[in-house]
Amino acid sequence: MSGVSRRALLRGAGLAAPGLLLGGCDALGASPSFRDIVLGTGEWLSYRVHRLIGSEALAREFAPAEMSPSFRTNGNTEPRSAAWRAHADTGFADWRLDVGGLVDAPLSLSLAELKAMPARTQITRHDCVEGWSAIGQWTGVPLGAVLAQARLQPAARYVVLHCADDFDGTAYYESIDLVDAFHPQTILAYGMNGGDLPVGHGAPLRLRVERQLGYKQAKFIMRIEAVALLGAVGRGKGGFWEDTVGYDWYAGI
Ligand SMILES: Nc1nc2c(c(=O)[nH]1)N[C@H]1C(S)=C(S)[C@@H](COP(=O)(O)O)O[C@H]1N2
Ligand SMILES: [Mo]
Repeated sequence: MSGVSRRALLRGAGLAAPGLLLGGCDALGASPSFRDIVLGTGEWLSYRVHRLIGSEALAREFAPAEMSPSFRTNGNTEPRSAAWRAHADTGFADWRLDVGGLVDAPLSLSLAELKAMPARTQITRHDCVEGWSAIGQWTGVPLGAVLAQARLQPAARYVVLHCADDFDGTAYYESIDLVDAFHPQTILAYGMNGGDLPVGHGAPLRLRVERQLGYKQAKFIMRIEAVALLGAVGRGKGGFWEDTVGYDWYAGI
C-alpha cells in the first residue's frame, strides 16, 4: 500500500496522528510516556483496526493434514493448587466452572454440562509471543453461548478468566472484550487433537481466542467473571503478563 493511500485509510478510519493522542491525554491532566506513545501505538492501532473493519473476521482454519506433529506446552503445565489437584485426581468429576460477576443468572457448570452444549471444533495456529507456533485442533463450547446462558448485565464490558495455576502465588488471569468473547471462534476448549484436553495444555478447560497471541489463551480455567472495567482486576492492566512484564492487553494477530 502506498504511503498516501495508507494515510488516507487511517484518516478515513478516524485514526489520526499521535497529536490527537497527546491532546486527549493532556485533557486528562496526564502526560503519556515515550513508551506509551511510540510502543503503545501498535496495540492501539491494531485494536482500533480490528474493531472497526474486522470484528467478525475469522482466524484462518487448517486441514487435519496441516496439524503440527507435536504441540509443545508453555507457561505452567500443572497447577499446584490443592483444589485443582483434587479435581484432577477424580477426573474432574466434581469440578465446576463458575460464571459470575455482572450476570443475572450465575452459573456453576460441570464438565458434562459443558460437553452437552453445542460444540465447535476448529484447527487453528497458536502463536506464542516468544516466537514459536503450532497448529492444533480444539473442541469446546462457544464462550458466547455460556455468557448468553448467564445473561450479561448491560454494564458488562469485559470477561475475565481466573485460572487454577499461579506464578509465585499470583493466580494466572486474563481478560478479553465482548467482541472477542462472542466471536464464533472463541471457545472454552475441553478437547484437543481429538482427545481430552491434556493437563499440560490446560485441563479441564482452556480458552481459545484465535485472533490473539498465546498468553491470552488462558489454561486451567476455574471461574469466569463479567466486569465493567479492568482497573479492579489484578494490577489493572487486565492480565497476568500485562500486569507483570507489560505485554499488550490486546494481542491481536
Ligand atoms: N493458566 C495459564 N494459562 C496460560 C499460560 C500459563 O502459564 N497459565 N501460559 C500462556 C502462554 S504464554 C502460552 S504460549 C499458552 C501455551 O499453551 P500450551 O501450553 O497449550 O501450548 O498458554 C497460555 N495460557
Ligand atoms: Mo506464550
